Amino acid sequence: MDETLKSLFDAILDGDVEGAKSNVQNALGAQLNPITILNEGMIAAMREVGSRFEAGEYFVPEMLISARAMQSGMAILKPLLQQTDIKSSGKIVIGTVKGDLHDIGKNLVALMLEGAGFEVKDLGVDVPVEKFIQAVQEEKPDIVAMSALLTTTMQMMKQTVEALTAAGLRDKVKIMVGGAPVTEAFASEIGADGFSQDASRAVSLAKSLVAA
Ligand code: B1M
Repeated sequence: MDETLKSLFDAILDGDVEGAKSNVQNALGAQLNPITILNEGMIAAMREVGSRFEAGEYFVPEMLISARAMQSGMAILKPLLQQTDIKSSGKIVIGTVKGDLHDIGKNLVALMLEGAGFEVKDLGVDVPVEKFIQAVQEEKPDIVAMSALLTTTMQMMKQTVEALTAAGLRDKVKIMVGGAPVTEAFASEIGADGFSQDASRAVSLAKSLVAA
């Protein structure tokens, strides 16, 4: 791995906010592509944080400070990741489902969608079914996008699809889902219109859903 990316990876593992920021700047100064910095330096580090958590080497506080370091680096990359496409592709309401507080992946998906010209209304984390319904009624989006990082909270996606159907709104919006435990098979089982594995594929999925 490139030396600067390795330092960035280590800074995120250590939860070192200043180190994460300065290493993102150094990587940009070394002309590294923002997507490479994100994927190889930052997302790779969060994956390692998860492995250490599973191995009992890291605990929730470590995950939290690593997440903070990751977010501080992402703030620097944000404008660069958003300069990628032309304007206006459609409107999307996005949120992390009820019971789930993980927002790094959802934020990344939201910012790539904005970069691709979508108008994005971010409902935040721990979003109850009723809030998704209300947002569809008020915002009239083309797409509802749900993120979940826990196997337990994935079920809220199913409940949200069912509630949209019960409210007579299902045929008015497309639904896309994603997050580490979510699969294509799960997405079709719950009646979502699409699944994507990562933020860049979320953009192509959203474009195809709007065009359909
Ligand atoms: Co949590 N956590 N966590 N955690 N955490 C995981 C998810 C876990 C896999 C760690 C592990 O055991 N290896 C595990 C889940 C196990 C499971 O259910 N299978 C876990 C656990 C158990 C927990 C707690 C229960 C721990 C506890 O309290 N005992 C607790 C739950 C809290 C809650 O939500 N109610 C918890 C808490 C936390 C923190 C708050 C400390 C923190 C989150 C901080 C934050 O988000 N602001 C945290 C973190 C940081 C993680 C890990 C380490 C990293 C997640 C992350 O940000 N990844 C994570 C381990 C892992 O994922 N390997 C873990 C980087 C991010 C860019 O990737 O979010 O996957 P990701 O997003 C990707 C794709 O998934 C996709 O695109 C993104 C970019 O490519 N994507 C979409 C995401 N959403 C999408 C939506 C789309 C399309 C694509 O369309 C709509």
